[in-house]
Amino acid sequence: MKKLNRKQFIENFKSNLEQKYVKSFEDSTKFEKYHALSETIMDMISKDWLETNKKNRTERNAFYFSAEFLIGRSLGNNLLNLGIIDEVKEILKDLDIDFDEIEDEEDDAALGNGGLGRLAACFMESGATEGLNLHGYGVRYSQGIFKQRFENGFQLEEGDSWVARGDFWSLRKESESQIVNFRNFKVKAVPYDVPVVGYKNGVVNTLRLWQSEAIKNDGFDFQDFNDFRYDESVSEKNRAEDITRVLYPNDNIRQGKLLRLLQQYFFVSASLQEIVQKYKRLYPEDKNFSQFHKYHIFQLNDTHPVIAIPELIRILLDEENLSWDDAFGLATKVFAFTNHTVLQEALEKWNLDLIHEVSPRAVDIIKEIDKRLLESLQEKGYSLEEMEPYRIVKNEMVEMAFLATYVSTSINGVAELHTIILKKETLNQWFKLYPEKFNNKTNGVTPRRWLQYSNPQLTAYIDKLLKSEDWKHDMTKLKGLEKFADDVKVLDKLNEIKFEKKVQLAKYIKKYEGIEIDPNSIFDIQIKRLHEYKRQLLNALHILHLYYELKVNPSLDMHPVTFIFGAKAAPGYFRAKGIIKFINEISKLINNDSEINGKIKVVFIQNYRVSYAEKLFPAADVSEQISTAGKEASGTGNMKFMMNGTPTLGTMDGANVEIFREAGLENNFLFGRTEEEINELAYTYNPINIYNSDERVKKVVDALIKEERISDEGTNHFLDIYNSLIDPKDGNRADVYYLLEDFASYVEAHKRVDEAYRDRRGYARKGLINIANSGLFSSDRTIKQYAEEIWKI
Ligand code: GP0
Repeated sequence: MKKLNRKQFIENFKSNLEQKYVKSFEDSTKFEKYHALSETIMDMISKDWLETNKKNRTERNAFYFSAEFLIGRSLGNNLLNLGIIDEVKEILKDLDIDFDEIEDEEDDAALGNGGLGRLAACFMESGATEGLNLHGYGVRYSQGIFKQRFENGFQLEEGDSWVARGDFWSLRKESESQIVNFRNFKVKAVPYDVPVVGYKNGVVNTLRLWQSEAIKNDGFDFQDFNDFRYDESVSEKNRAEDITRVLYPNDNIRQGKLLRLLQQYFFVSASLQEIVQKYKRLYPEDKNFSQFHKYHIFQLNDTHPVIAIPELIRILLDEENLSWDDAFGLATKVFAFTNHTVLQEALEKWNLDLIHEVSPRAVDIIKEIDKRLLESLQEKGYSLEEMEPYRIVKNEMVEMAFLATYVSTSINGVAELHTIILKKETLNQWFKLYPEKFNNKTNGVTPRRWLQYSNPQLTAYIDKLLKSEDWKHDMTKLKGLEKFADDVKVLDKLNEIKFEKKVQLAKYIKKYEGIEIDPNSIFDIQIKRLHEYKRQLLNALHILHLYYELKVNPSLDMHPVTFIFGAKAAPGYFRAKGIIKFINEISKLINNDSEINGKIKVVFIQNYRVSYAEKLFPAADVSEQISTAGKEASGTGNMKFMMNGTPTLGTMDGANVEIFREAGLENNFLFGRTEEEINELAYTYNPINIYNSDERVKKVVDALIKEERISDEGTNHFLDIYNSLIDPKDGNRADVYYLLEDFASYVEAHKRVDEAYRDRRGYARKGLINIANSGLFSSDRTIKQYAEEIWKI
């Protein structure tokens, strides 16, 4: 690692400032300083970036195709990975600049919804850190995930034009633009390259995000303009730019909208065209692409980019004149598929007519694939009935997961339990046909952003304890911390660090939410997208239960708790929005009730996002991971809490299973039914019985419609939630996520937390063991498994 030349750095920083804004250093604003600092770093990495690009060219490369990359901020993370963050902070201090304030000028690049998009960003960072030839390809949405605000407790959405003030972390590569042909119009795809800086290794990989634009004259019609037809004069421009205007704000739910499919086709078509062009330039003699598979492997991040399969075949058939067998044969060697969910409502199915609107050739090709699949099954002796569950096209709908599974060389789930469920249920028929294709890749998170950057205090202390920084290159070395498990000085120090992070968070919450919270209380945190299966409602019902207990007995013996929520609801998800309103009503009720002695407080922070998350994870005492067993594919927030020394209060679901195994059940708080138990229960489950037999349940469920101190302001949100739990309409089942079934067990688990927390050192010990065993959940481990077992790079 090169050492930072202080003098040079300050000079570059100041001259950037003067050149960009023609202002002296003294007169510049915080934002201008942030901009100049970013440019200075972009200059610093340009050489390494060029070198990495050159090296990649002639080797085998992996391409990560993803509709989402939830990057967050780049300034701090890039400084950290360059190994200069402490020095730069010092330099700025000498110049009388507060780094925290400069940092706060950067808008999050929020080009993703939640776990899936953030995972893609962690993978990119770990890929660079491990020195892998890994390239990200995605969409440069002009508007990221909406900004959330609460008004009277209701979620309001606003646009997120994150590039409005300038995006300093990408380079527009005009000359590498592509033309994307839709059925009845064409657009230009312009690549913006985002550098992905490896951790102190001189590697800079590339995340390439495509932006749609009009082809001719920027789509501006001078004639129309001259004739005062102003709207018409920019209509072509707008139509082209509409393609990448906005990210669909849906998590774990399919969106059967034409524009969404246009976006998917847009970015995979541009990517594949560019990659094929480069290949032809490098290997002009390989006319039939016989060696292409040796240099390329495409990882499909969920079904969103699966339209890449027919698109590659189209390019090979129609533009490169390959035979069907050669084109299809090639496709079966270069795609690998990751599934991220078993929720039926999230598995994408596209209508053939809609696909035809986007790319008529894709329809021909998909039908041909389906036909050949059936022929091959017939050859194997399958009857018509036996072939039915494999049909890629059924009732004019294309099952994208089936298309991906049939063609790909690898199909993986994202946690052990999830992969088991894929094999035995979701994709069981395919597992029977191709058992060798299925594998597990348990998710991970990058310890640079989620530990080193977010929690420098804990990081420094780990360095000190382990007397080495080796763990930063191999997180399994954290295991060495276990020997301090009974060292009271260490445990006290860990508590001290946790307290410092809680004080910092409390300040931040005071500033942005206007709510005072007590860092001496237990910080019990649930941060993730709002979804029924994630069961924020169960958390809320438990809080209400605690509140009622305190009303009966204000001197109830419990350690004060602050319950913190952060979650965005998809704008069209009525029930999720109702749950937000419900939690905000509970929050108002409880926080304003002086009778309960400040024993509980409830805060729903606004606009939960990556940069807020960085402040929340290190300050948590309890990690709420309470999804219905079998429903959460993996979870990744659970891993971020663990690395920061927070025990998990959770179900046997997703990667929780592996967290419990690694850190021990005795250091976490397990509750609730297992996936197997729920499967058995499914036939006979009736939540009414629980409602009638458990007074506590009845009381909090009834509160939805009877508690006079809370209100949904006549929107019927609370009645809808009430009905979903015990009185579903239209013959639907009640409580499909088993909240009432798990309620008692959840209450009891919270009591165990309360008990355990009073033993301050005992609780720190649990945290320590969690940190010591979090090595498995580094995305460095995950990405190396992809590289070795799937990509062979
Ligand atoms: C899964 F299907 N996930 C989807 C989706 O559309 N969006 C999304 O974020 C998530 C899973 O819910 C997960 O369990 C998983 O860990 C993540 O993908 C990455 O694999 C939430 O953390």
